[in-house]
Amino acid sequence: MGRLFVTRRLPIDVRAETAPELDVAVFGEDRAPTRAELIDGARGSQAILTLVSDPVDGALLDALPSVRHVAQVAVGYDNVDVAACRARGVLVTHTPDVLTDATADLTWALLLAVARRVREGEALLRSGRFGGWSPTMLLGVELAGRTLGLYGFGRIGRAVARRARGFGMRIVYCSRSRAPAALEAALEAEAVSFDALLSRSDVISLHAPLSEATRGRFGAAELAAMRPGAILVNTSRGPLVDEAALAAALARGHLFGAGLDVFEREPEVHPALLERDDVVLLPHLGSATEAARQRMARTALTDAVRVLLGEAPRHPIPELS
Ligand code: 8YV
Repeated sequence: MGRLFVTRRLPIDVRAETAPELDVAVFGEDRAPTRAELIDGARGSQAILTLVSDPVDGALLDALPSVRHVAQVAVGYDNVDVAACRARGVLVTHTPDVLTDATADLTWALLLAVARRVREGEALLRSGRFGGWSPTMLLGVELAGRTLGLYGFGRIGRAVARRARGFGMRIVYCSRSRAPAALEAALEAEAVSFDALLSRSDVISLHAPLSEATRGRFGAAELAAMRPGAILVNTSRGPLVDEAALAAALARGHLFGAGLDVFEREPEVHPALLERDDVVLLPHLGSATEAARQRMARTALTDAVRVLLGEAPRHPIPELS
């Protein structure tokens, strides 16, 4: 039937979930394979199940001419050179939808943690320095009546907006394309320009893919144009934000705080951010629930098997569908 190479241990038993005729190989260590290890492991495979930590480019595909399908176990696929895949007739699929709620939940975990200084409160208590409650201790920001600005209004941005309604926030969004009027009305979400997003939002949350258009979109000038005392949350891709500029904006007291799940040079974090109490940092946990990660693995695996059987995949990336 064919051979499939999986670049990382996944939270499902890939071999048990596929037909015995399919030869499945899984990279044995719980870290990203090096390029040499990937080439070695995937040699002779028709499909590879990849993660965001696996760069897939023309050189890799040329070294693995048997590979006809890159099944990305993530919704984002900025690690994959789509043009190189297209040029070689290699199919790319991804795992949308199944992680939307998990990622939207984590966005809110970060937003609330920053707004209510959860990390600082926890650290104070654990340090043994908590001498008792005080009316002026660790005062945070109230969200009701404030404006949440969403940069990107796809599946995850919309799921974050749905939750925002429960918190009584006003919603504005800036996106490549306008959402259907019925959805805007249902969420009471207003489409605004990028400048208006910056100047009107009390919280800005990022939900756009990484592309040449979005890389560095939140640099020094854009951060300075945000409202004084605003909060920035990023659960999309790190390179959308200039971390040095963010640390500088926080240091001069322009922003209230930031919540980051993704980093410009992941897994590295800018040292100036690591030192700050007003920043909550998480190690790329957006989709990290057992159920979401299992669905992601199954979605990618199902498409890999379908393609090996000569069927159309269910989740080709938009550029190739
Ligand atoms: C993944 C993500 O957990 O789906 C994405 O784009 O960033 C996360 O959900 C991570 O990319 C692992 O591949």
